[in-house]
Amino acid sequence: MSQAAKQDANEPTRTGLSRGALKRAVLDNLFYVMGRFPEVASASDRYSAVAYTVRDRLLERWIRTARYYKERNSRTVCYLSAEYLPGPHLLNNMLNLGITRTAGEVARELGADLAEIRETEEEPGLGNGGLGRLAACYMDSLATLQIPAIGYGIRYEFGIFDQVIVDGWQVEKGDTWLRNGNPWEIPRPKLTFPVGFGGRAEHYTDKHGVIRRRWLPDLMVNGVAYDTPIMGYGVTNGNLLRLWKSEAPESFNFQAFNVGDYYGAVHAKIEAETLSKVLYPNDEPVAGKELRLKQQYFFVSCSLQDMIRLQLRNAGTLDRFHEKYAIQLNDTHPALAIVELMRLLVDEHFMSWEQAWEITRNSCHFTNHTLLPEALETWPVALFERLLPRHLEILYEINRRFLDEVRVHFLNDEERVARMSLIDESDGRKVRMAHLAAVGSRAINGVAELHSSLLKTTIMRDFHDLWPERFHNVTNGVTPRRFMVVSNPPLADLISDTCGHADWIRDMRRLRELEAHADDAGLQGRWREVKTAAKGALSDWLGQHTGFRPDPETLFDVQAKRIHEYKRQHLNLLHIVWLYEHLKQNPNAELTPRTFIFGGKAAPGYFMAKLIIRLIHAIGEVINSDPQVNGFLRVAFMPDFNVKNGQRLYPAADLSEQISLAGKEASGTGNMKFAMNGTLTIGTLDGANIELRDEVGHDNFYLFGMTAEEVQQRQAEGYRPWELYHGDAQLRSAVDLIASGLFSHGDTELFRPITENLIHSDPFMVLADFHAYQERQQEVDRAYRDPNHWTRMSILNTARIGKFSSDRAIAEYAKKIWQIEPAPVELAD
Ligand code: NBY
Repeated sequence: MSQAAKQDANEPTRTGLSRGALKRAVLDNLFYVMGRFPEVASASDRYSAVAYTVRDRLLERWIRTARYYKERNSRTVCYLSAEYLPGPHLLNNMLNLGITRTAGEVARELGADLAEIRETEEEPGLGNGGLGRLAACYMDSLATLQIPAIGYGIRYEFGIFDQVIVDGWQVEKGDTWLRNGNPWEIPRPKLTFPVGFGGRAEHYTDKHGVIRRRWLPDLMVNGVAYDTPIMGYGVTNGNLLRLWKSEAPESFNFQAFNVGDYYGAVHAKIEAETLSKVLYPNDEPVAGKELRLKQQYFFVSCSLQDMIRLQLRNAGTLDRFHEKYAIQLNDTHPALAIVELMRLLVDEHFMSWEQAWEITRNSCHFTNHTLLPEALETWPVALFERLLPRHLEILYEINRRFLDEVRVHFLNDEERVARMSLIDESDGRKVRMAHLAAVGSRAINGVAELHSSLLKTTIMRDFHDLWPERFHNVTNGVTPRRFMVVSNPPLADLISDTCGHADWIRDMRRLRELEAHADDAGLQGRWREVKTAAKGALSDWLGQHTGFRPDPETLFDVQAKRIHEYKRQHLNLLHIVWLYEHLKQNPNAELTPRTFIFGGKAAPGYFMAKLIIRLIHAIGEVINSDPQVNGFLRVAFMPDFNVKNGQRLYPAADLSEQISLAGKEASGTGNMKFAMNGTLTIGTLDGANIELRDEVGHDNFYLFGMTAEEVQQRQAEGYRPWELYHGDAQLRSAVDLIASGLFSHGDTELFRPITENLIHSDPFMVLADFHAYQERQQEVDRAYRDPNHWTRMSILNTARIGKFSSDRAIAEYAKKIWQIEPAPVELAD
């Protein structure tokens, strides 16, 4: 036996990272966990055996981390988010453990293929879009930066729906991600907290004769913890993602059973379990949905009870709760944490109001993700009161004290008092969640420079007047582990090869070292090869899943994100229609062959978004079957855009569409994922695009459109889209062609809601930006014909993208907002 083989044989099966140990472990797990022998194992069995093998190795590090944090009683970030979109775990965990290559070899030796195994994994789709994915990127960076953190959320049994396309329409299918089990989670049936709903509040006299208030709920639900380890890259630290599943308390069941109400008992159980059943598939709030408010309170209460349990165990008192925990509220969805923490401290731990408020206000921090007025969360007071009567009392008390502060600060300004109140009295009484979050937090931040500064002048203006020191900006970032190394290994290898190291993976500023090679013909050639191969792989996938295989030689122009009018997929479509007409009229026009690729889900109840998906398909159907333009123009739609499919898209794109109306997209994060993979951007001065353009260089970014200021001005003057429509022949003929029925087999009704809306109302000013967009697209067209120049710009985009690593963002949160230090864990004893 060789030296190496001997070493392998000595390595423990559950923790060793050598080839021998991994191979033994996979076979062991197949046998003892899945109960299969290799010849009859299904792809899913093989996947599970490999996943359990990786999990064992994570657990060793994770438990060591937990013990270390406990001993040090480390300050801990508690990230509260109703959504997480981590994407498939297997390859990411292999990367973080540094065993990707060995695992590939082991798979081969066992006659399996790692690529096939990875395809089997179902991703946890526990989020809608950018906000949920951001939470996952931040969990990755917290672990990598060795910052103690717990991500708290909901273990939805059904995540975001799977999108299938039938006759060009989106059809939603239930997401059954837990069907084959979930090897990454560890259920903690003993870690359960009761959560109440409804009932009433009452006075009582405690044993010291003090009159107190308490809540008597009329429904109890249990939250059970399910833990998923989140490992850092190349470090021992592993943090915890703790998701709550709702269950009926057994005692409740028995009670009903004993009085002979068997049906009632079963029904109560079903109702309790409904709480964590399904993610609401909307990327903005849906008015007054009781179950949604219940979900929010449910996960917030379990999480706070868990924090309190840990703090009492370690410190014996809650006096320094805020020194132990930095709670980050991911948008207003967990803002009830402020009221619930007050209730727990005052009602259940008998703290004075003043001390409890001091602790609460010093524990919480609030990130806002939107300026759209329709996306600001409110709850009818009546619903709030019925579900959470004691919380409403506490909220009123918070409000009373807060409004007194406002009155003292701004003498004689009752209008301002009404504007700032936690209760909107204007149109039925409503609780304003953003105001609650602002009042109860030490720090408030937006997610890009423009967004943070607009927050201060628009929706949060009064709050900024009162507490300017609470306002911050932390521009979003995304993790290069998943969006470069895992999604695009050939590019990662090429970069490491060129720079002579792989340190850029944890220090993205070092990508700048690529700049020196941007004109190097050798690098440019290899860079293009990598891109073309990724385009080929995407084409194959699209061919298999849609029947249309785009030509990888064409320019891949991609817009992938949730479908929303403010994101303006229809601006992209108008340009495509214009190009089509132009080509038909000028068959010899010099044009760069292009494939327009769309991806994205529409909220099931969002009619216009669903119609836009239908229109993408309608236009694709006509254009793709018109031989006159086929050498130059094609349209594709990637069904079921999610993290996994995104990973196929980012590496393959030449051009990324970030074309929202300025002032509407808080940040955007797709823009960063594309640019990391050497994709150029065509975009507006919106969200993080502005900073992205400043970083990559104005010459390497295709800018168009009005500024946020111009948008405001234009709106103030009175925007009249019909004048633009009548005044611009090209624009008019593009809109008219859609209205004519050409793309709908003569049906002139189908797309009318879109064309009429554009002409008569156009709330997102598609028509106003059309001309500038079209001109910039012509420039893209010309630039792509010079491959060396294009490749140079592509390399520079990657080289200068460092700022948009989530590591930078988390380092900023740690310093500016949380005041927390890394706690590195050593592996060896
Ligand atoms: O958050 C997105 C922003 O639109 C985007 O600009 C930003 O980059 C990203 C991360 O900061 N917001 C978002 O994804 N929001 C949601 O998904 C969402 C989901 C649910 C609800 C509201 C918004 N809800 O109220 O239920």
